This record gives sequence, C-alpha cells and structure tokens, in this order.
Amino acid sequence: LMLESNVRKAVSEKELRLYYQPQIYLDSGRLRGFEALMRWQQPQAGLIQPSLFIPILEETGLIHAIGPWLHESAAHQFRQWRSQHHETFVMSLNVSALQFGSAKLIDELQRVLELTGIDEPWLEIEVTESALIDNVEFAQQQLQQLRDLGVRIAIDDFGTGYSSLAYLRELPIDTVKIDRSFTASMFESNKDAVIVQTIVELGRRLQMEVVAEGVETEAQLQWLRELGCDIAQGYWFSRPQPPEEFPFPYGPFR
Ligand code: G
Ligand code: G
Ligand code: G
Ligand code: MN
Ligand code: NA
Repeated sequence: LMLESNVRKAVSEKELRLYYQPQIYLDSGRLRGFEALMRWQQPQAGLIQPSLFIPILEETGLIHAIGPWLHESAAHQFRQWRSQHHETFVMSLNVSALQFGSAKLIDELQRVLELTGIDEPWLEIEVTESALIDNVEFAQQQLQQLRDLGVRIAIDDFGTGYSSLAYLRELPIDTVKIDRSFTASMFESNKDAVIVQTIVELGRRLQMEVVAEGVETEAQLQWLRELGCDIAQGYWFSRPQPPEEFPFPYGPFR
C-alpha cells in the first residue's frame, strides 16, 4: 500500500482528506478552534494514518501539490463553519519542516487567507521545533512574513524536540502546544507533571497561548484548568472527525 504509485493514485483520485479536532478554552468552555489533520481514505484498506504516508508525500515532492489543496479545503470548511458560528475561532494547519522551508509557503497561505474573504486572524500554522532550528535566521524571516499576513504561529509537540528557549525569545510565536506524551503521563510521573506546569507558566509569562494536547480524561482537564492552562485538545472533547460530524454552532462545553 505504501508504494509511491499508490500514494500518487491517492492524490489523483482525491482519497486524501481532512479530519478536524476541536480545541476548547478551559475557562469559558468555548470553542477556540480546530486542528486540521490529514487522512487517507483508502477504498480497500480504510482509513490510513498520516504518519504512514506523509514521508512518501515528502520524498516524492507530492506534498507540494497536495499541501495547498488541503489548505484550500480547510479554508472552505472554515468559511462554512464561520457562517454558522457567532464567534470567531481558529483553523490550525500542520506544516512540516519541508513545507516550512519552501519559498512558496507565504504566497500559498496568502492565497488561502484571501479565499475566505474573512478579515480575522483565523489561520494558524503548527510547526515543530526541529523545523525552526534547522535555520533560525530563515525561520525568523519566514515567521515574520506569516505574522505580517495575520497568520498565527504555534509550536507543535512542544518539549519533544531539540528546543532552545532562545527561540521563544527570538521568534514570533503565539501558541505553544504541549506534546501529548506529557499530558498522558502527568499523573504517573512527577517529572511530567512538573514539565506541564512549567510550560503553562512559561506561556503565561511570555504571553503565549498554551494548548494541552491529548486530553483524554476529566481529571486531566480539571488539573490543567487549575494550573491555568488556556486551551485543551484531545479525545475527551472529540477525536479527529470528518467535518460533517460536527454540529454547529459548536459548544460551549462545561
Ligand atoms: O475574542 P477576542 O478577540 O476578545 O479574543 C482576544 C484573545 O483573547 C484571543 O486571541 C484569545 O487568546 C483570548 N480569548 C478569547 N476567548 C477566550 C476565552 O474564552 N478564554 C480565554 N482564556 N481566552 C480567550
Ligand atoms: O492525526 P495523527 O496523529 O495521525 O497525525 C500524525 C502526524 O501527522 C501529526 O504529527 C501531524 O502533525 C501530521 N499531520 C497531520 N495532518 C497533516 C497535514 O495536513 N500536513 C502535514 N504536514 N502533517 C500533518
Ligand atoms: O503531531 P500532532 O500534534 O499534529 O498530532 C496530533 C495527533 O494526536 C493526531 O493524529 C491525533 O489523532 C492525535 N490525538 C489527538 N488527541 C488525542 C488524544 O486525546 N489521545 C491520543 N492518544 N492521541 C490524540
Ligand atoms: Mn499538530
Ligand atoms: Na502535537
């Protein structure tokens, strides 16, 4: 299945699509936004996770064709949902290191922003620490251009890469996403609990939004709320789902 020819077919036959997972403000229970997550709906094998085929999309360069198409699809989805929801919210797109390194990213995202005709800071990109530290000077310029367009910047899987705290100071970052491995074990490991607490504190002091990923239980939710974490995402609220599964307007949750 993971042959280049099959992945090419997936792209040409439009078997790739986006699922969405909500993010919720912990204080108000209101919708903060959605993360768009790529899926491959393979006619025989069923739903295939992106970790299995993104490497092939990247090795073959197909990602440069499918990326913009998926982003456009997320923009259309945002516009449709926004028309049904009385408050603004964010649409968050994952951008790999390879996509982030492309000179075409700025023009592509500018086009995506213009597609909706909605003049709000609704678009967020998620990049990993490793995508940024490859070339910090380039990252600085790329992020600043995105910021100038009104795109928000989130650091994905925070705490798992080769991070340097210096880039939190030097790069224009809006949001920090605590990797779900920390959330998952914060009640079993005192170290993980301290790491979660420290990232929340860091975010607050640096005026960045903090999203806890992988929230699966009410106890986790409750503790994150007590810590003052801003936002939660995870199976507790919803698995990533096709857009037609979401009732709109969505939330608030208690
Ligand atoms: O909606 P408004 O433009 O006022 O939002 C300004 C900022 O306030 C947003 O960027 C977001 O960070 C934050 N915000 C909006 N709604 C909520 C909420 O319900 N809870 C929290 N904690 N922050 C919110
Ligand atoms: O949804 P799941 O846990 O299977 O996602 C696995 C990984 O695939 C995540 O790290 C996520 O960042 C990445 N991913 C999901 N959707 C996209 C996408 O549209 N573009 C890129 N570049 N990566 C994605
Ligand atoms: O690397 P990134 O954060 O983009 O990947 C997000 C992935 O995490 C998605 O593939 C999604 O399916 C998965 N995910 C989201 N919420 C949960 C959760 O509560 N528990 C677990 N185990 N995985 C989750
Ligand atoms: Mn992500
Ligand atoms: Na993540």
